[in-house]
Amino acid sequence: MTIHDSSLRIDAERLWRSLDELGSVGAYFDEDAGLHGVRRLALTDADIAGRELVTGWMRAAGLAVTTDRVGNIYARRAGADNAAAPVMVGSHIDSVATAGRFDGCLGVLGGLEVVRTLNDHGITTEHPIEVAIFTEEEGARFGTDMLGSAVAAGRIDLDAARARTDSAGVTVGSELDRHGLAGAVEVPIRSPHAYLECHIEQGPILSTGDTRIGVVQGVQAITWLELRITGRAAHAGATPQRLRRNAGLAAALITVRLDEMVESGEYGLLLATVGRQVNYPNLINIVPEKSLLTVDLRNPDGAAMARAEADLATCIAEVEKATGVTITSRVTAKTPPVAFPDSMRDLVEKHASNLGMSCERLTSGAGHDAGEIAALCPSGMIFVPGLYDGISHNPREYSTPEACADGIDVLLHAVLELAGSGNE
Ligand code: HGY
Ligand code: MN
Ligand code: MN
Repeated sequence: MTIHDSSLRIDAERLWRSLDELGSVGAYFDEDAGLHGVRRLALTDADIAGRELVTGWMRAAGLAVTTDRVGNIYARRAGADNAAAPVMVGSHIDSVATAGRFDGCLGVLGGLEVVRTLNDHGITTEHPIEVAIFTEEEGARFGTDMLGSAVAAGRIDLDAARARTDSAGVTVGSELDRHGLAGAVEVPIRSPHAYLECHIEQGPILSTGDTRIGVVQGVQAITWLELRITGRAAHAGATPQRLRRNAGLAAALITVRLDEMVESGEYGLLLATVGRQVNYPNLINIVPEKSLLTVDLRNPDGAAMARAEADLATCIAEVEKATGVTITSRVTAKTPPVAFPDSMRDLVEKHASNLGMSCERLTSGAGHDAGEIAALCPSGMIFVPGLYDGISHNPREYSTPEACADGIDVLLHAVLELAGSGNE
């Protein structure tokens, strides 16, 4: 079979087996969901076990595996012209603490499946192909998302990345060193020829429209903040309202205000989430002295995001005044909206259509490594639908074997076009 044979397909069962096996690494039984979820926080032993499993498969597929200074993995398949910049595919295998088996893993194992399929058919491409695994894409442990790909692309400095700490004060650098993951590949990395990432949509759009492939236009802006509120502890029964400096109340007022901002429609398609709130001392009969809360803002429009950030700052000052607390606010992640080039959107759409798959264009609600690598080269994404309203960052996350194979078949043919033929 040659590079241009549109009947070429991946091995869907082999892909599904790989997803299943990787999904068992860091598995835990989630009581609420009543099924197994995945917990592979970045640079934990579970994440390392997942890396070892996948790099073993990569080497078995004949790939040369290297790592960069922040532990990103690059597994290279030689091309006819090895001096040429590689076509890169990939994503991440670190997960949030309550994950499913698809987020990130589909992009990495799908890239590996593309390589395995080319091996099966003895196809050589002109450009080398690299399958990448990026470190700490989720930001769930070290507090900023797309950390590894941002270092690879030069947005985050290596030293700043290594200095980031988790909630126990453990640094990225000490974890990289503990696992021997700080590799020799310099960052920022040499620009790939192009980058493509296949990912589960993580939302309801494709499944609602029964569409098989999402042609991703770009990624929306993300701003994460950590707010530390300090009030005054007081007896819940003996302290009159006028003497209270209730940190828990301040946190609640900010949460309600954020929801009002979203509902107002004055900030475009703003989304705001207070995902984490911890009161101290967190006891029934004590007015909270402190409260820590995280704010996750998303907006496809950079100007509307800036307005939302400014109005949140105003709200924080007003809540301080109204409740007598003090509030410090720290930005922990901030990425602008990213638009993928028409060339990559059109490439994905063309190959989905050639394969007879319905497709629609959409902007990604979630952040992705492609949003970072887009700073280095033409980048694009392929979405596959998720079931159950596209639930994600939850053990219920699910896509079907057929949908996953659809996405990776599109990836296969798009990569073949980008990498060119080395067989002729
Ligand atoms: O937060 C995100 O959008 C991504 O899942 N890290
Ligand atoms: Mn992801
Ligand atoms: Mn995610």
